[in-house]
Amino acid sequence: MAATPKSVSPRDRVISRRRSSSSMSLESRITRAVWRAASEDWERFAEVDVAIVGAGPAGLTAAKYAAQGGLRVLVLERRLSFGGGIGGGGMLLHKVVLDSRAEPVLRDFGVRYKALPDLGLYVADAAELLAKLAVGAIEAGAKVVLGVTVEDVIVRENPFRVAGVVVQWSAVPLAGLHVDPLFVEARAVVDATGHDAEVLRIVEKKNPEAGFKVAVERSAWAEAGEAGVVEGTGKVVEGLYVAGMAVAALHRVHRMGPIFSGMLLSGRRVAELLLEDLKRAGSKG
Ligand code: 48F
Repeated sequence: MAATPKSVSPRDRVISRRRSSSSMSLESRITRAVWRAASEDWERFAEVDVAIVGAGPAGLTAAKYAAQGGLRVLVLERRLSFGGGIGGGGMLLHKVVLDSRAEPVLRDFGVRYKALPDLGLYVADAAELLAKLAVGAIEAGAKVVLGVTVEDVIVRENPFRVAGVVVQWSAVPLAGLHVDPLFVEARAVVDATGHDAEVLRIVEKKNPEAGFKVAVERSAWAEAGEAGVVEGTGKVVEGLYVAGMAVAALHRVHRMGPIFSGMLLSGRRVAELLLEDLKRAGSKG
């Protein structure tokens, strides 16, 4: 006679689940955990409000304010570390320079700094600035993914607009492998890639109909550079924005060395513009 199946109590179900996980090796569980959590994230990354390219000072600052304003923000960083040019301080000395214009941003991120009244400047530890910018962005709800290179953009025509980014593990180009990339659809892409303005250059080269030209930044003039980067921050074409040193390449602004107020203010400015433009049309929430 066939046995009648017994009904399983919730407690027994918990015990049997526990048994099944304890019957798996730690190695197998590690792999499952990483794979499951990463693929859940990547499924969400398929469509975001804002894709910020570069986790330097401009990108991280933009990420915090945009996420805080309710946008779904993804920061893609080629390296396995945060901070872009911050970590190198001034010629490898571990300090970066700021001024009073950056004070509200430093306060928002909880970055400690020291005033040097005789010089009219502030200094902060490079490590503290980069760590707190990253924490601020992440705690505001932005997702930061390291080790990913943006190698192209998604476009739409008539009228021309940028509709997202094309991404690849940074290890793939480094290894010289031919591997097809994946896509992140975004309502706005921010080029925060620093001096090289990589995203702008890709768009310019592959899509002349975008109608803009990227030049090179000008030689050092700190005061003019600091102001020019903030002034030039903004929308380049529909769906594409620029912040930080990438602005200098686009608008031929002077370089400024290890003073970072302009980078932080440029990041905050681009977030304000994104919030105005995208919130008007409604966030994808
Ligand atoms: O270079 P970076 O710090 O740019 P930023 O935010 O700030 C510039 C200052 O650091 C400094 C300066 C001002 O005092 O002159 O240079 O404008 O950060 C740019 C980040 O973008 C990453 C790169 O690894 C760096 O961390 N990046 C660049 N190209 C790509 C990229 C790409 N194609 N895909 C992903 N990440």
